[in-house]
Amino acid sequence: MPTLLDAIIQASKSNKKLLAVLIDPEKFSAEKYVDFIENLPKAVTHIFIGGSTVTAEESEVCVDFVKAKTNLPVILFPGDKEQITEKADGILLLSLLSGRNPEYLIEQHIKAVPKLLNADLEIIPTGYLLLDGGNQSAVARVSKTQPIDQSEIQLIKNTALAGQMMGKQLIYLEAGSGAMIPVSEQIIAEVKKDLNIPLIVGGGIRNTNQLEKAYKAGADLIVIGTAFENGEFET
Ligand code: 1GP
Repeated sequence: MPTLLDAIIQASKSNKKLLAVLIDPEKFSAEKYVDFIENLPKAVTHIFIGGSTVTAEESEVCVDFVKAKTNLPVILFPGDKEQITEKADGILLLSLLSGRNPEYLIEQHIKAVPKLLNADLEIIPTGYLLLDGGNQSAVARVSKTQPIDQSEIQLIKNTALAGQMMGKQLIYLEAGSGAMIPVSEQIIAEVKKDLNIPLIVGGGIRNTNQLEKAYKAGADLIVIGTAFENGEFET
C-alpha cells in the first residue's frame, strides 16, 4: 500500500491537486462538524487536525470522531507534542524554518520522540514557513517568531530550498489561520520552480477563485480551515 507521502508525491507528479480540510480540535464539537464531515465537498482529499493551543484530550476526541466518520487520511498538524495521538494515520513533523526559536526547530521534536518512537503513525518531515498574512497569527504568537514578509521572495525561496536540502519531504507555506492576505501566487510560483518535493499552501483561502489561483501557481495541496469551519467557503 502506498504511504501517505507516496500518494502526495504521486499526485504532485501527475498534477492532481489535493485539498485538506483543517480541523482545530479546540474549536471542534461533534454537533458542529457532524454534517460537514458526513457531506464533505468532493474535492477534499485529506483531513488535517491540529491547532496552536490544543490539549491532548481535545486532539484525541477530534481524531476519534473524524476517523469514525470518514475514510480519508487523517493527518496531525500539531502545534506541539501534546497533540500527538497514534489514532491518526500520519503526522506532519513540522520544523518552523521561518523562525529562529529552537523550541519549534528541534526541541519539540526531541520531546515528541517517546510518543512517536513506537507509534503506528506515518511521520512526514515538513519544512514549515510562516509568511505575513496581514494580521497577527496564532503561530506567530505561540511560537514567538516573526513571519517572513511576503515581499522577501528570495528569502522565502531559499528557506524552502534549504528545507528540501536538509531532507524535508514537504514544504508548507503558511499565511496563518484566518490570514487577511493568502500566500501570493508569485511566491508560490517562485518557490515551486526549483522545488522537487510537494508544496502545501494554506492560510486565508476563502473561495474557489483563490484556490484555483494557488493551484495554478504551483500549490500541490491546499489547506483550508477557517472558511470551512465557519461555513463561509465561497464556490
Ligand atoms: C492554517 O493554513 C491553515 O494553519 C489554514 O488557514 O484557517 O485561514 O484556512 P485558514
